[in-house]
Amino acid sequence: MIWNPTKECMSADEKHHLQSQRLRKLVETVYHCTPFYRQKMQELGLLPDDIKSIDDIVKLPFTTKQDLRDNYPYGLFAVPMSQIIRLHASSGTTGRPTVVGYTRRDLSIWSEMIARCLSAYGADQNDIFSVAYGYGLFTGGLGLHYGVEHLGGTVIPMSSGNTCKQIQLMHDFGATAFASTPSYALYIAEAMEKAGIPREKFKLRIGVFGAEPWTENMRREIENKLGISAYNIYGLSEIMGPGVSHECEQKDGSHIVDDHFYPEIISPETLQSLPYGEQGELVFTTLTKEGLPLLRYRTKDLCSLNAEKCACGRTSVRMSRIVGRSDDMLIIRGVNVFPSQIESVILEMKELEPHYLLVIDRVNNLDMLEVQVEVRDGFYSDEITKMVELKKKIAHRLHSVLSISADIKLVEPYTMQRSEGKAQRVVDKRNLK
Ligand code: DLL
Repeated sequence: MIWNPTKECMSADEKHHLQSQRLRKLVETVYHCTPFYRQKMQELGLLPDDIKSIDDIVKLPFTTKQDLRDNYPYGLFAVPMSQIIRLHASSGTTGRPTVVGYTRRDLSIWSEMIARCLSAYGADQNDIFSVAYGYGLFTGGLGLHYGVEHLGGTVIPMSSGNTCKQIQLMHDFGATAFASTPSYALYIAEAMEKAGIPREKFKLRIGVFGAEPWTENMRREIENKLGISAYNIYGLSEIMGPGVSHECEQKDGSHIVDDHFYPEIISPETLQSLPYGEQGELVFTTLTKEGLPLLRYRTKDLCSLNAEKCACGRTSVRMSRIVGRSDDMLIIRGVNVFPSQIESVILEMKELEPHYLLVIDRVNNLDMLEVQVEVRDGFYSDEITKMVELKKKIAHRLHSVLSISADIKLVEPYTMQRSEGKAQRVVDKRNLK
């Protein structure tokens, strides 16, 4: 079902008009209410009146995570604190957290975004959702929570962790859907198997997976193991949280909620806008946000956009999967490597479990990549020759994809640390700074 056809199926002209109107209002607001943006616009010699339509967006300054950190905690908020009714924060890998503030209207838009997303997956008020994203400063838990309520579904506020209980309650409460990171979904699948409750005893049919990159192979793996339909949900705290984009039943790219968030793709090197279809860094402008409105926020996420109408009837611009981040791209012996490329190789091989860790080190000035990966039960053997052969096979396959060699460390089934939230897949021991 299409939750809000007026907004999700707008014609190109209607959308252009709405986005232009919203952008003009946004620029007016930030110019007057956020000293940071007024200064940035003044530096560029820009006045709010210079922005006449959405096409003028390229004139506006970019915003980065560093700008949010520099203005920690509330420097970029555009309304007084009396209007902020919720805070979230994202820790990131380094430095101060970035703090996000929401007004009542922001939260109401957010809930509607998630309701749009869940109905695009085919969910409705009869569905019972177990929300296994963390509740707290992370936007995953509470974001999904209020979205399920807005849809009219039933929410089980599980949060992450306590996997045995998760499984038990999903079973006992007849959960038909669950939301978690894709890596936690795999862990849950495995724990279900171990608990000896057959898949058929669960009523699960829909999975809401995001917060970390995943691949088509991983989707297949999750769907097969859990007997559900697994959908992608994307978002980031700075822009709102989960639900900035979501798949529909076509599973052909994720629909961006572009009446609220205007997407652009830029080259991370030149910062120039790139045309639809080309891969680059995703940038969002929040067209309606009140608490923390952002102009051209650089997500660092790499993907491409597609403006063609989807077979589902929605006209919103779709984004491809995130293929990596412009800042977590690994450069190993001069070669650009995205962890997702390695994940794809691992997931293609029937002998391996999708649990892995990439360890990068520098030995005698040479970068070394070690891929630690768990062997599937039934394929693990005490016979050294068998394991050596398997290592060779993986190394060969990785080399053909990445053009660099990797040391493979095979670990026994069920021994790699499982993740309950965002999986940590990379340990970079090189001191490159
Ligand atoms: O991860 C919000 C979220 C919660 C999205 C639950 C989906 C589900 P942050 O903690 O601020 O917010 O992290 C945002 O996570 O810039 C991407 O790099 C990555 N990310 C989020 N969703 C996806 C996805 C939440 N579906 C950062 N695919 C983003 C790939 C994703 N990467």
